[in-house]
Amino acid sequence: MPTAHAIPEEPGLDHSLALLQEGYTYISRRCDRFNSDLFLTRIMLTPVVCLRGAEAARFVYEGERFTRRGAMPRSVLLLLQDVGSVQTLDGAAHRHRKAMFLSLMTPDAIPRIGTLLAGHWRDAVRRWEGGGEVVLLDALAEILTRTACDWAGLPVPDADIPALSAELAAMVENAGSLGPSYLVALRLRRRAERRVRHLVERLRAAELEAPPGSAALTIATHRDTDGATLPAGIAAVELLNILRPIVAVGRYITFAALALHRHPEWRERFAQGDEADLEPFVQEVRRLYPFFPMIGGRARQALRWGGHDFAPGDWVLLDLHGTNHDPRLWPEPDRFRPERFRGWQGNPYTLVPQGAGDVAATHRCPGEWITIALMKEAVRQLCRMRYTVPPQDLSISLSQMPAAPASRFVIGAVRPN
Ligand code: HEM
Ligand code: MYR
Repeated sequence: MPTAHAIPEEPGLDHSLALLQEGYTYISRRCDRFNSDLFLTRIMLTPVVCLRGAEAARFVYEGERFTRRGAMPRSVLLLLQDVGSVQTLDGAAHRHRKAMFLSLMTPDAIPRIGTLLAGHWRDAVRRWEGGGEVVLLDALAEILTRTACDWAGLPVPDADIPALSAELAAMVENAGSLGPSYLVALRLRRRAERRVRHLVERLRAAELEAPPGSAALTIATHRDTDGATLPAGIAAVELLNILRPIVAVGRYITFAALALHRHPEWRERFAQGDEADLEPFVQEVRRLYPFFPMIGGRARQALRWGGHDFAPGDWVLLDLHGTNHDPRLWPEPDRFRPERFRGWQGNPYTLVPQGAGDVAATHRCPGEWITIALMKEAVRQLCRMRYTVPPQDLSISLSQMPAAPASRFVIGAVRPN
């Protein structure tokens, strides 16, 4: 084995502020400057190796080399995932819990979420007709909450939907925040956990019913590696791990609406029923627009990669956004070009907006199929309905995590078609 050489190192005591200010571009900017796919810096006063690119993604995801434990700021963990969830498990315990999530993603269930979205979308459009302007990103939270509860078979009383929708949206919106708005979101998360735990308890007591095969019933009756059902609080956390990210897909749908606005030739084609490039369009939205910036890991063993020696416990941050924008993988990475996905065979390490590698064996997101199904249906609905896009600030700041168009995409004069 060749001896390890020193990798580029950002001088200084701490760069947390730079990470917060530069957001999605923090890692790739430095990789470009150092001409290296990895460099050492200090975030939250802790040394961390930042990495980007397909080979780095392979290194971080293959072989169970890294744990997610202690790898993301605690604030992000508590708001998005919470203690005891699938994200915090490793090894056999993780694979068993992960299999539970993947068992929900059947060939029937994936398109069904699109059908459910279409129904709630049409109901919303009827309400919007003749009304004023609609802020799409915000309006999608309730549409997607209804879709999520139906798909999961979770019997949430209709009257509770607006509150649950606000709770789920706040978790995503504030995942990158600190300060008062974060604390408000954490309180909303606790309320959602109580709400869903109560439903789990009533399902288990047979006071409520959920359809066989549904996420609600699967999670409520799931047996862990020790043969016991999950504590009701953990079952609630795992149900929220399905509801919250379905609401998060509203951001991708908003970016898809922006892409249709900026590139109207695609709207024309989809509106005429030519869906040959619908999947490439949606993949390009997931690649281009900023969402989950980077993923953290802690080495579970001594490792060497890129000429660097990692000791057990060493912290890494893999740049997902930067890998999606790596010009070696994606020529003209900042251009919206769905054509690049025509005939794409898939590659687990180049398109990584929701993580990389093998979904069953790693922490890669199990929700990509339903994300894509939701986005395709949303694009269909957006191309079918009529609306105006009044003057507004559609710029996307890359220092805001998670990002969104500044105006959150306002539409007006909505008509069904
Ligand atoms: C994990 C992104 C939608 C459920 C993840 C990870 C990312 C991600 C980056 C972490 C990967 C890692 O730790 O290596 C997203 C984005 C979404 C989305 C950007 C689109 C809005 C969904 C959906 C579901 C879902 C619709 C519904 C089932 C999960 C779960 C995990 C996860 C349960 C944890 C997996 C594990 O630890 O093994 N997601 N996701 N996500 N996602 Fe998603
Ligand atoms: C989900 O709900 O699990 C899916 C999407 C959530 C994306 C939230 C983006 C988080 C931004 C902050 C991360 C900071 C990492 C150091």
